Amino acid sequence: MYHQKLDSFPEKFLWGAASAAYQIEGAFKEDGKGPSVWDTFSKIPGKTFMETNGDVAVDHYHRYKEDVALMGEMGLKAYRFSVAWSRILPEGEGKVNEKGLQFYEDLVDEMLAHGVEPILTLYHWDLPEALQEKYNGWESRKTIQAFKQYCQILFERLGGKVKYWVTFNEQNVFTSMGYRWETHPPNLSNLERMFTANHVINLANAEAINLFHKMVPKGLIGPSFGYGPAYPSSARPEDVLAAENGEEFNNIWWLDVYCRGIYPKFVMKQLQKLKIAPEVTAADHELLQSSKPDFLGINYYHGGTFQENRIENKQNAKEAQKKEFSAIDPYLMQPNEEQAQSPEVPMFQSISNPYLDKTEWGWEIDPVGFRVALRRVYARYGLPIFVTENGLGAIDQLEEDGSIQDDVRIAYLEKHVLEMKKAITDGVEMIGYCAWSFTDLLSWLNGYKKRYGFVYVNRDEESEKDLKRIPKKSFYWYQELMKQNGANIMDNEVEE
Ligand code: BGP
Repeated sequence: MYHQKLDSFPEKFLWGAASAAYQIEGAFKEDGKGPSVWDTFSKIPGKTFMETNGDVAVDHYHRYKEDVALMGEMGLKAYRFSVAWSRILPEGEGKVNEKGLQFYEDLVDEMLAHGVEPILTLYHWDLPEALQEKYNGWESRKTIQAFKQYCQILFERLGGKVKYWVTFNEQNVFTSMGYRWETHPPNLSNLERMFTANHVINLANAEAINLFHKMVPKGLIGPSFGYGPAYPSSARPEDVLAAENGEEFNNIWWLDVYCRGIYPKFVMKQLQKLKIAPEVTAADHELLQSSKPDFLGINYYHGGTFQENRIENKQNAKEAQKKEFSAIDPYLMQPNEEQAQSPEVPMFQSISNPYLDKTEWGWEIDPVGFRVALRRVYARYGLPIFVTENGLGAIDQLEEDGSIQDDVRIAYLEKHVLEMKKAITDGVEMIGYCAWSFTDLLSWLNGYKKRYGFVYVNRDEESEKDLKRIPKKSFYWYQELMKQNGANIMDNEVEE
């Protein structure tokens, strides 16, 4: 599609920024909070960069007023945050911790007072440790009941104040990192258990959406999926087929369940043949069919490029295993030798895209892929899209004059916002866009060096320093963009 002039962003477009409880709050055992699986996992030696953890993080729990005041000053329209389940229910179920609940209500009130629309994520990876210990976490259907209790408490307390809700953040990432690659809790490498847990989470997602629709009829709810479009490495039909397989295994496998209530046939058949498919009862099928999200949250960082990789071609398979993919890129993990029997190994192999630059952490930078992503997902499901994450992880320099000149981040975001504007002009229906992140925060596996925020936080891996908040250059850039509702984002080569 070619456009002489781009459409304007919708009038009430929600320009926002996002975060997650474990990455910002700290106060990990204060005011009655119970431990989460991240509190324990991050303390296993060698699991995180320089043994970093979220015990203090950026101390948002104590500084939330200051942080929200900065959002107000910036003119932020929306802020996506997550609730730490174990602050509300320290044991994961049962007795409610009123202090935890009060914290989130105060946070929401503070946002509303500053004109910031809250977007609440129910689950951003920090399962209460008690549920992991008692039930094996998401491998048991008992955890669905606990999740329902947790959701009910939040819908009751905050349903009148919060309109936008996200169920699960990046189910594709936390299940594969946690149950396959041993890089997230519960630190496993077992495909069968991964598919079981994934199915239980799908059921929990459906239950939460149905409950929400009963309890908060005026609100909107959906999952946030980590989406990256699959590209073929060439026009060779075998490579095109490999990319089709990549799209099915990496995206459709989850999205069809969320949006259509069905497991996609090709992947399911493959898993059944390998005897690692989840057991889906008639009642499960009915439940999945009954729940429909109101929007689809999309987290976009980059896509993937795929080429043919036939398992019988040993050379190829070996090379796939040898490839040095960074262990910190959840979107492009490669099977190791033991996992060579994994279902998708015979079907596709990820390769680096020669046309794209990369970030300092090796993540491809692909703004056009963002437009492709929005188009593909909207064309297939027709649901309004809320971009719940997009951003650049980079090393920022605090200059002697106290400023942070993060021009690289501005360039990254500008290009992505432009592609989003083009997607809207193409016809994609969109609710909003949340950059990742508002303040700098703890990167799950990469410590504090990999920064994403509009606001610098003065701390590093070695020391908490003074945790001072300093708006970066990008803070003022985003402020201006929001003031103009993106009218200043133009394609100089084509438009106007
Ligand atoms: C997404 C997560 C976020 C955030 C982001 C950046 O997958 O939902 O919580 O961590 O990725 O990732 P990283 O910190 O690994 O660079």
